[in-house]
Amino acid sequence: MSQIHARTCHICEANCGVLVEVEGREILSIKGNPDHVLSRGHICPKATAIADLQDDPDRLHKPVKRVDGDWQEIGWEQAFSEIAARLTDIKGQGGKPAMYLGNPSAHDYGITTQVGQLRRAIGLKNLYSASTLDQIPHHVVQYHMFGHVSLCPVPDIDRSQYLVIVGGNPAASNGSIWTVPDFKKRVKEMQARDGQLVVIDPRRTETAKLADAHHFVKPGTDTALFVAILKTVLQLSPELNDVLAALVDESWENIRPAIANFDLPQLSAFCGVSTEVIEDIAQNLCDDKPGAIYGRMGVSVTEYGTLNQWLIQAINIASGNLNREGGTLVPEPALDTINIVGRGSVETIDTARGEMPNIMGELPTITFAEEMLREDEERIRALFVMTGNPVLSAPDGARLDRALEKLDLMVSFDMYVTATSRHADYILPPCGPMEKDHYPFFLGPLAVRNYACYSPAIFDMPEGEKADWEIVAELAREIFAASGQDIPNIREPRDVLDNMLQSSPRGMTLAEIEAEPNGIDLGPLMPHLEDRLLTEDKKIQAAHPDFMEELGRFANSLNEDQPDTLRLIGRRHVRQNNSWLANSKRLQKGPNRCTLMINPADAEARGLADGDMATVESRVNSVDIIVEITDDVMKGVVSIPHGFGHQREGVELSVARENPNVSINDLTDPESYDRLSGNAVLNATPVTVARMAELVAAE
Ligand SMILES: Nc1nc2c(c(=O)[nH]1)N[C@H]1C(S)=C(S)[C@@H](COP(=O)(O)OP(=O)(O)OC[C@H]3O[C@@H](n4cnc5c(=O)[nH]c(N)nc54)[C@H](O)[C@@H]3O)O[C@H]1N2
Ligand SMILES: Nc1nc2c(c(=O)[nH]1)N[C@H]1C(S)=C(S)[C@@H](COP(=O)(O)OP(=O)(O)OC[C@H]3O[C@@H](n4cnc5c(=O)[nH]c(N)nc54)[C@H](O)[C@@H]3O)O[C@H]1N2
Ligand code: SF4
Ligand SMILES: [Mo]
Repeated sequence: MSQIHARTCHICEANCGVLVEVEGREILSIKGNPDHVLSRGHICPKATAIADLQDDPDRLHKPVKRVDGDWQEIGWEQAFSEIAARLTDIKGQGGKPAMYLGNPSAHDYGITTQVGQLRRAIGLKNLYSASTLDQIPHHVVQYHMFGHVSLCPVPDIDRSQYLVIVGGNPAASNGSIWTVPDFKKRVKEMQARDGQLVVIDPRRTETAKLADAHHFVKPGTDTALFVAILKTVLQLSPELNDVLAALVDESWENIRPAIANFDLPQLSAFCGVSTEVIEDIAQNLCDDKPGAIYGRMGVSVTEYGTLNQWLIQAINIASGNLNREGGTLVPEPALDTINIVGRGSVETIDTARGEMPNIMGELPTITFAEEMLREDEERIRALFVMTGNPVLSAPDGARLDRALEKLDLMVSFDMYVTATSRHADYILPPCGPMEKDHYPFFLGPLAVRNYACYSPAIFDMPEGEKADWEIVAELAREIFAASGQDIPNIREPRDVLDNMLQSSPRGMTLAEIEAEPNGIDLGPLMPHLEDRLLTEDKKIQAAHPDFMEELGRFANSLNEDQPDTLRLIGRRHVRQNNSWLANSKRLQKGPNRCTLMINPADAEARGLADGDMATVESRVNSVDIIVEITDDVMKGVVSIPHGFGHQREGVELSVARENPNVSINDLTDPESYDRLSGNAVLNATPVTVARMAELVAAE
């Protein structure tokens, strides 16, 4: 007899409700749950890949140890005790440990509840993570402006009449720092009530194709666009509305003269967006109708990522759209971490590269390789990589490959032998996704409606397997013991969650949430920012001096010559998720997606035809890749998706290795970063493109 279980899809930030039909331990189907309070039946193809993850023959089920280049299965006890002993030994010699925390940990609340204990056991204040390849600029802005790194206003799309998306592709990504399942339908609903979507992107993306207008922008130049929009908005609506005037501190007045100095035609020429388009956007944002401007990866992972995110907030304030229904609003979910965890921190730290930003204890991942390669006593000698694949996700992956080989101890928490975990001494694999429970710990606070939803595990845990949280907790205890520290009791994730829910303003219990498998709708987002600000004077700190100084640096850069090279940008496809669904046979069906997109004019100038092999070269390295000619990318821009590069020696992902694929992060450059956050620059990389040398030689 088959059974149907309502569950949350844990793959991406959208957190859609799915219905999983199972018979015994067999997954018969995974469908959208029409009764789910947030996703209303929506799913994307990746949901079906959960079955591939669950049943993947390449997935590890037992810990493995690398002995003379071969993987040996070992027991948990042996793995934990050997790792603890080796770590204690390395630390005893004064050797430095480190940790890298990858993206899937943000989708597993169990890990979130235990990782602090492992950090304490290892003795780590700071860590590397995917966050400094991603959203750290948002946290810097939120910390300074709103007083908490996680106080994040999101576009209230369901009541908005005008939405500008810059450098985000939610039609493929399903939203980021914005949990917005069923994005396409929400856009269609907005358009049906005469609302408009405008997209600014160097590629005519899936989102651009839904939009009422799409405009190309030169990669890496959006700061000029934002300054231009802000300048125009400040001219059109010189006074703040009453709500915002009461919320914003007096530093707001410093913004006006600083922005007035910029020249609109110069800004427009710099970013390639016409003054008419800029004026039209500003006009629409200032109209009575509610609207918002939102920017994501394309404007976060650039040299001025933090400045860009600050300018976005400033535009939403100046146009009266922050803290407004249909504008941007801060969610109030059942689990409201704002009131439970500290405000976060914005500091600096000494690194191999000198002083660098240290945001919420996050070390800049761009400096990760050099901290392993340095020769002094500060060298990282022991590394724990949890749910991450930095060789493919961080800039200059080939250098990371070399750096990881120098470690005296490396432990990967992963279920595959990947480009990264192949370097490990031990791989500790978790159970399958159907054997874990789920709560949208980090994503509820970013969702377009206030809600709660808990999903229990569907399958029992097979004998001898463990969930990530257990692996983390048990290893932590073993390390505490080996190093002679007190051994703390394990607090199970469910208990921690229940406690946090009850301590949140809504005071709900896990039991009451669990009783509703389709989730509990807690209503639309509300304009309550005045009650939520955590700055000292409870006002929005409009113009932190760091942002003003950075604006000055940007102003000076406007007068520098822009190099006339091709610019490389990334892309995401709805059938992949970073590097970690590459082995799903359902998702990898169809044409090879790891291609170099190039505009017809740029291809012609280089004698490239569709399907040719091209060599793409950056300052750090070069790759050979299949050419896909398309006028969806603007002239002067080429695009390679990230999350590929599985053909490295020793990677045990049979499906992912079938098609030729390379890593864009063998081209991205760790020397470039956002000065205010330490975040990596992963777009607008200067590159040259030519027909592959072997092809030319054969002609
Ligand atoms: N050029 C370029 N680079 C990028 C980006 C880009 O846009 N362009 N995007 C960046 C962004 S936003 C991110 S978030 C990072 C992601 O970068 P990472 O987090 O470093 O890498 P992922 O590819 O997400 O790899 C996740 C790993 O975790 C494993 N895994 C998956 N689920 C689980 C689980 O439940 N338990 C355990 N133990 N392991 C699991 C997978 O097998 C995989 O090896 O990449 C960044 N890199
Ligand atoms: N299907 C799928 N969904 C995902 C993921 C995935 O890998 N696949 N990853 C998840 C993760 S970890 C994240 S962080 C989110 C990211 O979610 P998004 O940010 O929505 O996704 P991206 O595709 O990275 O969108 C970045 C866009 O910026 C554009 N861009 C590049 N450079 C520039 C520039 O200089 N200026 C401007 N204006 N635009 C630029 C790119 O063309 C691209 O369309 O997606 C999440 N969801
Ligand atoms: S959009 Fe994200 S959460 Fe929804 S089904 Fe797809 S992968 Fe899962
Ligand atoms: Mo991400």
